[in-house]
Formats: sequence, C-alpha cells, structure tokens
Amino acid sequence: MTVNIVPTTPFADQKPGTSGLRKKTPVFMRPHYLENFVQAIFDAIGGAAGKTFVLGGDGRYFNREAAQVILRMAAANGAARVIVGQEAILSTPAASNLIRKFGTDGGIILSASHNPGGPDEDFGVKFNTPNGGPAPEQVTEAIFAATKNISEYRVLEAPDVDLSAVGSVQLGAMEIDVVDPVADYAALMEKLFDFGAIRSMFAGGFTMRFDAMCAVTGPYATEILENRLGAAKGTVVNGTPLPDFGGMHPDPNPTWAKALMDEMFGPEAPDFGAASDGDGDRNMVVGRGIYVSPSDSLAVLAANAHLAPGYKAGLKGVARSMPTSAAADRVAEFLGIEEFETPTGWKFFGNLLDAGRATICGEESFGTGSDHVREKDGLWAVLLWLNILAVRKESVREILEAHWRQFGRNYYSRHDFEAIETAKADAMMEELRGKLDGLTGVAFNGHLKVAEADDFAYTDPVDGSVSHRQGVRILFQDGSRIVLRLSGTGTEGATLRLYLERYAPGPEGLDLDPQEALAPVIAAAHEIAGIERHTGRRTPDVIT
Ligand code: VG1
Ligand code: CO
Repeated sequence: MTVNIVPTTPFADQKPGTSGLRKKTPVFMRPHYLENFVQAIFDAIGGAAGKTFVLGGDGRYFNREAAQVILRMAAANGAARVIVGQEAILSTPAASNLIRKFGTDGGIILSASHNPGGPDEDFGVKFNTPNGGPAPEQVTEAIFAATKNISEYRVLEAPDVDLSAVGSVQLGAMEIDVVDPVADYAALMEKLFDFGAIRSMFAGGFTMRFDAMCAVTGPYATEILENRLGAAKGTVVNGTPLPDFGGMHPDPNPTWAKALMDEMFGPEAPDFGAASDGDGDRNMVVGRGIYVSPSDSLAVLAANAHLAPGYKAGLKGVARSMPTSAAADRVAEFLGIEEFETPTGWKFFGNLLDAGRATICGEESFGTGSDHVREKDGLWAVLLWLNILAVRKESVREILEAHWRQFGRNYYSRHDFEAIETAKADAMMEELRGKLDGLTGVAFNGHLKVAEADDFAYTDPVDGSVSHRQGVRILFQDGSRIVLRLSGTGTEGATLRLYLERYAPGPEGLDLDPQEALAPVIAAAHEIAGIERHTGRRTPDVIT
C-alpha cells in the first residue's frame, strides 16, 4: 500500500481549548483540516512510529469517517497497533480505561462532548496521554505549535477498514484490534462497586430512569443497569446513540434534560434519575422531587465513597475545579485529607491522580470521577450513588438533607450567557480584571463586603507548572463568592459563565430555593461586572 505524503498549509485556528479541538462539523470536514490536526498530534509527541493508540468516539456525525482517516494516518506514520471500539465507538471514560489497561502510548477521542452533533453542529478531536487523561497544557501547546508549522501529512492509500465486528485486522503493517466498547469498562465497574447490593435493591422494587440522551452511554447503561444489575427493562431511555443525538442537546442539566426533570418532579417519579452527556463523562443525578447540584453530588460522594468496595480504604484526597463550590472542602476537612483547587478542565486533575494525592475529583459542570480512570465518568458517578443508596437504604432527599445538616449548605448556581459577541465578552473581562485591585473592602447591597478579588492562577503541586488567567474570583467576607470566566469549549462567539455561591451553616435556612438564596450575590455580580452594559444581557440562557 502506498503512503501518500500530502503537502498542506497551516490553519490558524487549531488551538485546543478546555478539552481538545472543537469546531463546527463542516470546518472539520474541510479538506486537510482533520488531517493537519492529527498529524500535529503525532508530530508533537515525537512521531507515531512503533506506538500503540486507542481510538474511538461518541458516534456523532462524521465519527466514522474521521476514524477511518485517523487509522490510515496512524498506519502511514508507522504506528504498530490501534485498539479501536467496534464501529469506532468508545465513551470517553471507556477510552481512558483502555489506554491504561493496555499500557498504550495514548489515544485519540472523537467528540465534542456536551455540544450538539450533526452536519451543522459540533465535532471535536482530543488527544489523551499514556496515563489515560486529557493532554496537559504543555502537550496541547506543543500540538498547537505543530499545527502552525505543518507542511505535509502522511496518509495510507487504502480502502476503509471493516470495524463492524470484534477481532483483528491489518492495515498495511499496522494491526487494528476492534474491541467491544462496553466489556472492559463494565468489568472495571464490577470491581469498584457492590453489584450484589445494588441488584438486591432493584429486586426489592427500587425504580430508576436513566436518560442516555441518544448519546454514547446508551449501550453502557443498558448493559450495566438493565442486564447486569437487573433494573427493569425500559429504565434506560434514549438508549440508542444517534449521529445527531436525535436533535437533542446532549448536556445533562435541568435545561437540556428537561424530560427527565419533569418525570422526577412528577407524580409517577421513580426513586432515582440520572442522565449523561454526548461522550459519557458527565452525569446529572436527581432524586424523587429533588435536584442534586453537581457540587453537592461531589461532596456527598466524597463523604460516602467508603461504602463502596473500591473505596473502602478511604480517600487520599479530594480535588475540585476552582468554580466548583466549597462543599467538598468541608468533607475533606472532616475526613482529614488533602483538598485541591484546580483550574477548569479535567486535564488539571491528572497529576494529582497519578501522584496518588487525590482519589475523587469533580467539577460543577456535572463532572465527577476517581482514580479508576483519568477522565470524569458519568456512569461511575451514577453507580457510586446507587451503591450508597443500597447501603444506606435512605432516599436521595434524606441523604442530601442529612449532608447539609452535618456540613452546612453551599448554595450554588451557574448562569451561562451564550453566543455573546467575542469582542464584547473580552472587553467585559478586561475591564473587570482592571478593577480587581480596587474592589477589596467595597460593600455591595449594603452588606456584601469584598474580602479579596483576583484572577485565579494555579501552581501544579506535582510538577510546579503554572497556569494563569483561569477565572476572576470575587470573595466576600461572609464566604460568598462570584466567579466569572469565558468558556473554552464553545464553537460560536463567547459564552460567559457566572458562578455564584453562598454558604449557610444551618441549622436554619437550609431549604431555600438556590436562586432566592443567591439573589444578593447575583445582583452584586451584575453590578461589579456590568454584564448588561457590555453584552446587553440580563437573563442567562442556561441556569444550573
Ligand atoms: C466546560 C466545563 C468544564 C469541563 C469542560 C469539558 O468547559 O465548564 O468544567 O471540564 O466543559 O467537559 P468550559 O471551558 O466550556 O467552561 V465535556 O463533558 O464537554 O468534555
Ligand atoms: Co463530556
């Protein structure tokens, strides 16, 4: 078979964001666009020769075609072996698991995660390193540098590989192992959780709804929840992955998983509800008539993880992203373990997990996970909740309310303002950064007095690398907090994320509506940042 060396010129916009390179699908389908980025990945890691990679994606539009191109390019670049999910499907946590299990040189994941998919929606490519985690900043910087220098890429002239059946195929000199996307992942879950206890709970009449949102977790959830744990048939809805996610926005939050929310707050609500995103790394958890905010979920999981076999020895530490509420910090303090505050994005947890300093990590954006892989993991979080429910034999509401009584409640909400003109969003953030020094001591709404304001910078405690400009923080004397940052996963204009937090120690005032509890903080945020003056927006597009 011939290796074609194709001359090309750089695209200026191939800088990876919070989680890989994400663009509108037609952008990725432009001649050379995908090829340039993939060649840049290989170039940035010292070539692909003799290496083994994992490959798979969330099944969105262009997933199959992109996988075939990447296989031909891996072969042309001398890779020894690629482990690929059947039909080029792998959830992000399942891919992370395979990278680790087979000791590979990394993997390429095709996904734009929680962004919609389809011919006019989003596509993405992400490189994960041999630890199974998203490439850290040094690596994504090297990839970006390679995209700016590229002059040619290598691709094998060959027909498409048949990925429809499990087994081994050759592509030129490269071996391709087509694997069942679910099997290894399900086996890992069986090791971590007490499947017997969860099975007894379902056998005893416990009911659940899992909304796979027509995205990648359908086959995983059906196999694990219905087939192995005995949840009733039909527990998993929207369980068939579709290239356009059935027109849905595969983002598991109260806005986009509205059908699930309606059911959980309706008269026929099951005991437990959950949803996952496009690539299976996010989770939303809902009890009967009660929503669990992701920050609270992280705290509850950290406080109760020892009830599951995989964590019975206790946790080494807990890590959360900076915008995530401090609820998990209180649990870490109670447990007497280390607590870490990292920038947004799972790549920042990798070193802490590798060094054995954190066991459980989480983000306010519906991401929770542990040291079992190096990605956040939606089904893992759902199974840990199920394991806790099976052991404690209490409802989600009882567990959450008991948690607040013990630790106090961190009222929390995120307001997203989407598709803002980039120049306006940038101007707002610049003005805000410029006035941070003058904010200390200033009072808003009469009583909210600023204790400290800064632009978050993070020094990785393991390798000492420093990341600047990770989000503006305004901390008030009463423990309330405002965080503002611009999204790094969008593909259109800018998205402003406004994170709001207020702590109530209890025992009184633990059962307010979060938006009401946060009203003074919300008002202060608008006043300080001038959101409406800069963007013309007062009301957020999505509230979580
Ligand atoms: C968002 C979330 C962040 C998450 C990232 C990837 O990033 O805020 O917490 O790690 O998405 O999640 P940003 O830059 O848009 O705020 V996923 O499930 O889309 O890979
Ligand atoms: Co995701």
